[in-house]
Parts: sequence; C-alpha cells; structure tokens
Amino acid sequence: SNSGAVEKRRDSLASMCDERARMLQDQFNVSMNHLQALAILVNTFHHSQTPSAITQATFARYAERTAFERPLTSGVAYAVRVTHAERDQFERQQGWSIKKMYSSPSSQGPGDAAVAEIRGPADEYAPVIFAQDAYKNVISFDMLSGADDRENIIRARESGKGVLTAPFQLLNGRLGVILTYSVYKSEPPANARPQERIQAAVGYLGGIFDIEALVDKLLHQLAGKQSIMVNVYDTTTKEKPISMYGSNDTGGGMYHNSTLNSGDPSRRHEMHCRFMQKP
Ligand code: WA2
Repeated sequence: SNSGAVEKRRDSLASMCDERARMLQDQFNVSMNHLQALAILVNTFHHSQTPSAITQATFARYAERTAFERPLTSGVAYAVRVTHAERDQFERQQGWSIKKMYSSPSSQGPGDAAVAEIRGPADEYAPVIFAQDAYKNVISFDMLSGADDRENIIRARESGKGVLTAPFQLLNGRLGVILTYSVYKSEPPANARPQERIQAAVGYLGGIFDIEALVDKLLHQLAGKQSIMVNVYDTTTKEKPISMYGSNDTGGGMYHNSTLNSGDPSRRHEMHCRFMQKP
C-alpha cells in the first residue's frame, strides 16, 4: 500500500540519520577523551617539572603526531593562567606581550566598549603558550579577552569537566567550537567545591573543532551520502538554533531529528536529515 511505502521511507531516513548521528557522536567522544589525556600530559611535563619539559616545538610535534586520535579537531592549544602581578615577569620570560583577542570592541557585542574602558587592567589572563602548528597564530592572545573563550574557561575550571562553546567565528575567520579542559596544579577531589577548583586551576587546554570541514569529511565516508541532506544545530537556545553544518534546511516533507550528546549538559545539539529527492 501507499502508506506502507511512506512508512518504509520514514524508517530508512531514521536509520540513516541515526547512523550518522552515532558516528559523529562517537568521533566526538574519542576526540574529547584524547583532549583530556593531553591536559594530563601538559600537567605532568609542564607544570610538574622545573624547568618545564615542554616547549612550543615539542608540543606542536606531539599534537601533530597524535592528531589521528582526535578526528574532529583541527587543532589544539594550551593557555596558561597568569595573574596581573605575574604579568611583567611572564612577558619578559616569554619575550612577547599578552594581546587582547579582538581589537574592535564591536565584536564583543554592544555596550562592552564602555565597560572595557572602566574595567582597567584585568586581574588575570590566559595567554596561549602552546599550539598545534595550524593555530600557532593564537600564541600570546589572552583567551579570557574573548566572550566565548572566556565563558568556556570559567565553566571548565569550576566544573572540572570538558565544556563546549556555542559555534562562533574563530580568529582565523572560520566557524568553530572549542572544547576546554582545565588543568589543575594538583587534581582536586571529585567532590571539590567550585571555589577550590578555581583556585587550583593553572591553565586551560582547548581542542578546536572545525565543524564544517570535519563533519563534511566524516559524512563523505558513508555510502549513500548523496541521497540525504544533513544539518547539525546547536539548539541550546530552543528559539534560536545555531547552524553548525549544512545549508538550506528548507522545504516541507519528511525529516528525521536525531539527538547528539556532546557530554556537556549545558549544550544541546540536533541532527536533522531529509531526503534529497522526493519519492
Ligand atoms: N583557539 C584558536 N582560535 C581561536 C580561539 C581559540 N581558543 N578562540 C578564537 N579563535 C586555549 O579554552 C582554552 C582556544 C582556547 C583554549
């Protein structure tokens, strides 16, 4: 019967969409676990040894050689916590000064320019000191000076968990999301209070997810990719979904919604799939 055919088509769309969502989620999980291991590596070889056993060159080489372990990331970067009192000495040691991320106040959103005026010097900074080669242009930029990075760092260090930004425009002009793990001087107990975690934080490891390029690559590995159209959204704000992948999710007809779990409970994501051709 005709309704039987529709049913069959709906089932096939659902299973293709769920398969893609599961694959994306698995690759995201794998990438996330490896970022956490990299945060431990930085703790062990940078913060627990004097002098540090990591330089930009060794970090970049290690990150490049283990990139296959983080299939959805296009790079990693490490920002270190520097207090205002430590700033001068830190800058002398590095041979560069800490820079603000966006020179134009308009990119910080309306109203912030005036706030920045009266705020004066920040009480702490998070300049990037190590980065995978593709992102070495972000070295010396204060990650607390950009709204999305700042919020992520603050959530990461008080939770001790991996946290994710909404999609936003990166310094290189591309759309991305950042996954951040805080690095602690010594690992706080599992039941530590946020205040104890904040105090113990010494730096922040970030994985850069270039969603557009990497989801595309992933989906191309699947058979039948020509037959369905995939869109991925950040639906944290239900009324204002942010497109992360895909275009023109329009037209009526049948579609399937597969949920994605990023492991960050304060963010929601969905995958929407449609057939390219009408039956
Ligand atoms: N990394 C690369 N490009 C960016 C960026 C970023 N953040 N923000 C804007 N453009 C070191 O969470 C800590 C990386 C931030 C991590």
